[in-house]
Amino acid sequence: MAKINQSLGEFIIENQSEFKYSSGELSRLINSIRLAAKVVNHKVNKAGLVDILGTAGDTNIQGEDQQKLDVFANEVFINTLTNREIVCGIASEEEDDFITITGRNEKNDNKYVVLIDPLDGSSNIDVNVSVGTIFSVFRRVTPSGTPVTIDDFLQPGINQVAAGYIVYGTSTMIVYTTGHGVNGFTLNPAIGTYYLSHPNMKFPEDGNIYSVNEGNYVHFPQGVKDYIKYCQKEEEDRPYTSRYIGSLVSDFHRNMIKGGIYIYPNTSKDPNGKLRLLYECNPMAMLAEQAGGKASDGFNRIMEIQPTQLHQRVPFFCGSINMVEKAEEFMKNSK
Ligand code: AHM
Ligand code: MG
Repeated sequence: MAKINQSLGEFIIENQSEFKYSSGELSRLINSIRLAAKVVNHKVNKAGLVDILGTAGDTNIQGEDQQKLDVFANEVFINTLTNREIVCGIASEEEDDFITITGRNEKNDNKYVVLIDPLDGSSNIDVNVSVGTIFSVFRRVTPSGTPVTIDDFLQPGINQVAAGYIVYGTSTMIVYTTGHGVNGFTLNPAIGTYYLSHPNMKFPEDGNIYSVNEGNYVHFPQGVKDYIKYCQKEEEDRPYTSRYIGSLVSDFHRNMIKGGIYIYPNTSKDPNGKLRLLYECNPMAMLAEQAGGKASDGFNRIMEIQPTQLHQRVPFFCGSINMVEKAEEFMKNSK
């Protein structure tokens, strides 16, 4: 039972028995993500102060190599999960291929693989706008004790056992689900503890926010153009407003609280859209559904798509259920 003022650590322990396979491994995994998120948060918060901005490969005034924050975040999450021997494999948006973790005993007896976008929306960092981390957790499908294979990662989203994000915003939050609703925890930076601040988060069934990069309008499929025009129709006094941060985690987070739809469709330039199925869309889809919302590629449920590639892209329509269904209606009718 969610209690306000409960710390994330207490919450994880108290809810461990809810997990289907409650050996404590998944709890330790969430705990590691919590820890890594604190380290990344510390660095992200200092981004304007220290000489860290810039491109990987540049040298700062002290002559040290500059490290881009997304490269830093990637290392922190991978090192934290690897050193604690909690998972048997990791796939990251920042890595070409998946990483096999054998552990000190050279065995692979951990059950979970993690797929992660360590710092999504990182082009926003240089302008002090919120960014996020997105993660997705699956049980491996290959036998325990053997090295992971691509099959452990190419699972449809419905197999996810946990998913979540961290938003490094005006405050830092972890929002996650293990299939029993969505809970949000806010970091108290003074003492380094996350507290349950948003228990049992729910997408309003309807909303008035649409989030889409309208700069790409001319390249959008007709269905998306029609949906946007529907939202903008003056004579019918539609209540819609447009909000687009360009940082998926932040746009999703706002829409979940206020009610809205996020769309990154296929375009004539990018026929599969821009967002990645495994690190971005699947985890957000699980969160959306657990919060009573919906996620599709315009026609099909995101979580039922069988992935064929690690870095696969997919069109993404996600948010309040009635808004996503309306957008799908326009997609269907324009076919
Ligand atoms: P990234 O993984 O390179 O950061 O790209 C993902 C981001 C999302 O956070 C955001 O919603 C989208 O790209 C914005 O794209 P665009 O600038 O094309 O609107
Ligand atoms: Mg990304």
